[in-house]
Amino acid sequence: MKDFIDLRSDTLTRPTPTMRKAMAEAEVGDDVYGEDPTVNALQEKVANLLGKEAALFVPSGTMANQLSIKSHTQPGDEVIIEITSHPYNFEGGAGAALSGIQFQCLKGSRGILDASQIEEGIRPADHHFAVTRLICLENTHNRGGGSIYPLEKMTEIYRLAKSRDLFVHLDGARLWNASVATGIKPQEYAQLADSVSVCLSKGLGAPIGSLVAGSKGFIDRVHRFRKMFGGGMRQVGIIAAAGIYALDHHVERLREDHQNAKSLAMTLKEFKGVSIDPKHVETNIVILDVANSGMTAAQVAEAMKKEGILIHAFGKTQIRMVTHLDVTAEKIEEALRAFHKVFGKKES
Ligand code: TLP
Repeated sequence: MKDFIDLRSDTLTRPTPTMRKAMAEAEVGDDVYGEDPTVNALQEKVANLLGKEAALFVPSGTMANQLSIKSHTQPGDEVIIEITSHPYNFEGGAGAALSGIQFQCLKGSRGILDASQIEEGIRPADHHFAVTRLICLENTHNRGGGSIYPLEKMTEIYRLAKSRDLFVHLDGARLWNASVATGIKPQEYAQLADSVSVCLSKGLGAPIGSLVAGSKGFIDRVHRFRKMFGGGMRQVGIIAAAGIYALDHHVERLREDHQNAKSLAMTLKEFKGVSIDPKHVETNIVILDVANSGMTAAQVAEAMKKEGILIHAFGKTQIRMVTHLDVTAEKIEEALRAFHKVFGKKES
């Protein structure tokens, strides 16, 4: 395959040579028996990082979110969620299919909800209505353009949830990015949720792996459902080692991805037909609109592909780019030269 500069997602990173070495040397055991020392070490490490009693290793972010929803709810319950969120849009309808829940979707501002909106959405205790049981938040918010949930907003939402006897689940697939960008520790965010899912295979560069963290009792339930869903894995220390390596070596460097995303946005705003506000680029995701360029997002993606750059078109006019471990500042410059060819500069 041609050597593209791949900005479609931060899931596209490949394990580095030193990460592969850590994987090759990992001590392993059968994790279904709870006997894989590397998995146990990873689970303990993530539970500590998130200030939770326990954590469980699972294959994907989708499984982490869906096991959490399943473990918090009963069929027929309602889950309040932002309308552009990942669990609602990009997990194959799993909430309905696997947990029998219904979502109540609220429109956020770049994915971020206010406690007052959520409060209005909570169903009265009346047998006509579904039982509101869970609130799902996403930090950073993918479709919101990598937006960071302000800690104050999460605090208000968590207070509201506790006053109304509701659970909060945080999709923290990119919580590491939020933490590096703000200096707020992952556990400060995590204490404002009953359960948290985090991913190792996005900006952190591991080939696979997510974790769910929460109370011991909650993780026991997640464990049971992981078995039911066929997510019990065996000598999986070999991939848990990549996760430990990623947490030890690839968190601080997320700063570079954020810087690269910002440079992309700053230059892109100068190009003809591109709408983007660099202020909205808070972490490693850049979303732009090409409605005024005379091209559709798919046409722009095609033109960029010819220049050796892969980007993700969503919807008719929006494009998403995600910076990551395999994209250096030089490659960003190269991508910008290609964009220049495709769009040309705005006349000043
Ligand atoms: N997101 C992927 C795609 O599914 C869209 C991407 O390229 O960004 N939560 C969030 C916030 C995510 O962005 C993702 C993956 C997941 C959960 C699911 O993770 P996986 O892909 O491991 O199931």
